[in-house]
Amino acid sequence: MREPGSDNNAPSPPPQELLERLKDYGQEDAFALWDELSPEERDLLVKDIQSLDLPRVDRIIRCSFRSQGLPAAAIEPVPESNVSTVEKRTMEERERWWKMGLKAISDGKLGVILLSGGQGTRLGSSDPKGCFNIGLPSGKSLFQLQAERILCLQRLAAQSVNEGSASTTPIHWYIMTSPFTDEPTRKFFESRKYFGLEADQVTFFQQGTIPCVSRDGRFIMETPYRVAKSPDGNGGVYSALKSSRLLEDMAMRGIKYLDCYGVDNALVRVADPTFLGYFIDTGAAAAAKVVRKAYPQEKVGVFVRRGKGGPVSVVEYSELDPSLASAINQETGRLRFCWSNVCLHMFTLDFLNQVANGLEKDSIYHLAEKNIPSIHGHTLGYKLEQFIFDAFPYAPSTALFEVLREEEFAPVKNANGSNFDTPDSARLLVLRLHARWVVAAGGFLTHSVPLYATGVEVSPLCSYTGENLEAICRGRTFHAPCEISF
Ligand code: UD2
Repeated sequence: MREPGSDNNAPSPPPQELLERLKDYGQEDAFALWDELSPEERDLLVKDIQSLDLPRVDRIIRCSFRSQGLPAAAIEPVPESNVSTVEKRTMEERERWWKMGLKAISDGKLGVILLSGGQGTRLGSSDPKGCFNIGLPSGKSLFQLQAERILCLQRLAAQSVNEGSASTTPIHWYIMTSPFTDEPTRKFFESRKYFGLEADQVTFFQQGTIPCVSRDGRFIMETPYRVAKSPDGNGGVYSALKSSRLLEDMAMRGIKYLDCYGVDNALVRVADPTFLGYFIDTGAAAAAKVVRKAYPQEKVGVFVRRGKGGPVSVVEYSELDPSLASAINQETGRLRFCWSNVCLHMFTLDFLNQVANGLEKDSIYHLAEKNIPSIHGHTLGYKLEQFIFDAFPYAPSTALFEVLREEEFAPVKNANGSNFDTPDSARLLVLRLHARWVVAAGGFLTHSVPLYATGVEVSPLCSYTGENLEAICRGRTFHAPCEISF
């Protein structure tokens, strides 16, 4: 009931207490357009500000801006002795690790975390990257390729341990989304019946978001009644696992190891048993697959040691001094910083708990300079994000496992027509690898287009790394491009 004589259009000031709190953090400009807002918009703005953990956001902004100005610690390449190289790996080790990994999978000790909260802006698609069809003969999306690799592994694990026993242990797949990718990702899986996986072996969870700020650290307003926000980086996985209580879920399922990877790699060996066996063998808390860096400007992080004998960590390509990126090791003639991060990680559940419980200490986020859509058009400002590999320095030990780029790393980053890491380049890497598998299994290829531009696709349901193809391929001729499936 309105008070007699009240005037609905009288300028009602913003909630004083909230305004005072914003002033405490120098963010009162968020209310600058209050008088122009309708009652509904004012309500939306108050709710938006109340949704922010202002002390935490302020601490992150201040710590991140302050650390930006500090001189970077001296970095050294990781010693070669830290890396399990393909060259040094024996066939006995590979077979032993493969079997150890399949046994651990069969015992339900491995979970998989998919980092899929990124926006596909560079790809020119508004869909989540995992939905992307890179143009393989099968037309399968990245999500489907990865789901089918999980299905294949479940079968291999059952066969290896119980001599073909029918009972397979489901691998639990934790898929991290962001507010930008959550709904379309869930719908994509539901509409495709989880690509043959059980719905209850897939858990979606959302990472957090954080306000975008101007160059002087103030909130950028996306609309007059909403602060611009962006996902908090793939390093947001630790706080997201904690807040969604999924670390307890993993413990309840008996999971001890987590394979954690980026969605935008068409050759990713999800839940790789060899990598898992190696990881278990080393007893390390964290591990990463590495490939030799292809060229100085390649957009990959590099593994370094910070200071003599310091912990293993990663310097992202966007933060590596160009002169260091191009530095050459005079003895080997190779790049000094040659071991690239390819977003293929393995962690113990214990380590994930350690990181998740130590988060509050770590308020330093990376500042990514971007043009942020705002009420003033595009504003040059910062997105704040944590990187998943920021946790490596907290690991008592980090094991680095070299893999071959042509077998395991086919990034899908940029729209076709760009110079590198496009759906076309990824598709060719997949087709060429699978063509090698078919020929090695005694098959023959014919092709009407030059073989450098095509090949055959082997369904992940048939083979994980080229194994078990003899029966299908020996003596047969396949006309590229085609998909070989059961
Ligand atoms: C990533 C790596 C880089 C190198 C490169 C190889 C990081 C921080 N950098 O660079 O070192 O390995 O890939 O291709 O890992 N993501 C989220 N939430 C976010 C942001 C990203 O889930 O807020 C996911 C994203 O969906 C993708 C992965 O993390 O699966 C990599 O993210 P990106 O595309 O932002 O990283 P990029 O290519 O700059």
